[in-house]
Amino acid sequence: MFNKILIANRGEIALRVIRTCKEMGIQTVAVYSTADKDSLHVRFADEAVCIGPAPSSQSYLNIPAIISAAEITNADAIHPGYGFLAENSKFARICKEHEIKFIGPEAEMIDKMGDKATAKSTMKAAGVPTIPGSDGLVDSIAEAKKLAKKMGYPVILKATAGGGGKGMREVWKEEDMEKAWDSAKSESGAAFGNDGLYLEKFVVNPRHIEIQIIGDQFGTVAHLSERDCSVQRRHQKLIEETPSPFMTDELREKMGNAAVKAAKSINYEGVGTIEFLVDSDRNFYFMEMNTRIQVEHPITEEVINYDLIREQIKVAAGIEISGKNYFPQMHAIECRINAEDPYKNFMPSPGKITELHKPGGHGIRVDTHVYAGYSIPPNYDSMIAKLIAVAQTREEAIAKMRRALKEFVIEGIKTTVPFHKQMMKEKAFVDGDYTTKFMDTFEMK
Ligand code: MV4
Repeated sequence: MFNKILIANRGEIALRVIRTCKEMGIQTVAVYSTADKDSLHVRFADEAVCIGPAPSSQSYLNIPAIISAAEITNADAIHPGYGFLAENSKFARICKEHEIKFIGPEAEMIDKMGDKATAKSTMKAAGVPTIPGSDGLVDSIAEAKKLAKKMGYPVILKATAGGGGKGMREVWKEEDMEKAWDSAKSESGAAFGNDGLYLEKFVVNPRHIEIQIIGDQFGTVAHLSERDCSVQRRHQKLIEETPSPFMTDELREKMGNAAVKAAKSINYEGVGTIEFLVDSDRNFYFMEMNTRIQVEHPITEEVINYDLIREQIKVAAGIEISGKNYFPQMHAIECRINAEDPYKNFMPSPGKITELHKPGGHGIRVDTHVYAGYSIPPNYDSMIAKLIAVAQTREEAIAKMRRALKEFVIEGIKTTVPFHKQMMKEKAFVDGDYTTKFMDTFEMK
């Protein structure tokens, strides 16, 4: 097992990793920017190293500074958390060159899944259902039109370097292809330095359901069932739950097996998530694979009684897993509490938290790094807490979440608490009858 892990991240996930390390008897090193000097991850770690000024480009993305911090403190592994360097293959490669274990898959795996067209053809070859479309990249507008005509409109153009919606365009009729092609190409070229596009049949009104998997260094893979992440706004998830209200035992079996097959076929090591689009007829299609621990991992932990960070660290250290799949025994919902004003288009609202009362009690988990008197820096993402409710049934989990949201007091800044209060009463949510289109028409009362 590792002796000392450096956590190359900040906020709640840094704290989350430190907590598990402590339970495992592993020493911890925090790294921090000057804006985060008063953060809890700095206080809770055994050691802390300042790696640069507030902008992430000079701190949490500063590879030489992070590697130096690991060398100075003699850390034998780095946990990247999510975001920042978590899916940076160059960073994974540099860790390896310095004989520091990157807690995640090999650099080649990150590259393979990071290029969406490559990821898709890899999955298709492994027998995982994919959305009908181009075989790899499309070379010209003429080719795109020809393929779209054959498949039938609507279609969607996607950036191979994309993810999270960037460089993506729906095309509903041939006349619109040229404009969509040009704008998707220039947007992805500017954002990723790679303007390769591929084309798919557009799935109308889909659900976003993902399967959590874990693989060890010996080729054993297990799935840990699904999370429904369909409540998103501009590709930012707001609420996640498990089990999905749209799921059936039969579909879970099929999607779980497909996810295991996918991960096995690439010899995947570590925790990962296979994202699927699910249409109204419960056809499911591979969308993307995330090669990191995700924000919403706690809901899975709560319904299967499993510490995902602990298991992630164990497989990184070369310990084998049983290969047993896990199925939800409870219902869990996560509300992302962001420092944003839901009445003003979710505008960021950084600043000082003057008063804080976190909810508690049976079935409530709050993953957060904030405290009364803490100032939220404007430099990073706006998530300040994850509120997780766990109960025997979905109805009880919603009731618990409503109760906990009412207990949550956060003063000095605007938060998404009022948004979640409304959502927990919203008919479509309460009925479990929502898709990725839900937030398009949502309005605060
Ligand atoms: C799609 C789609 C419909 N049809 N692909 C959005 C982000 C990227 N991961 C893929 N995305 C989509 N791909 C086809 N062929 C609709 C979306 C999509 C979406 C997917 C999941 C969650 C929220 C979404 C919001 C808008 C569009």
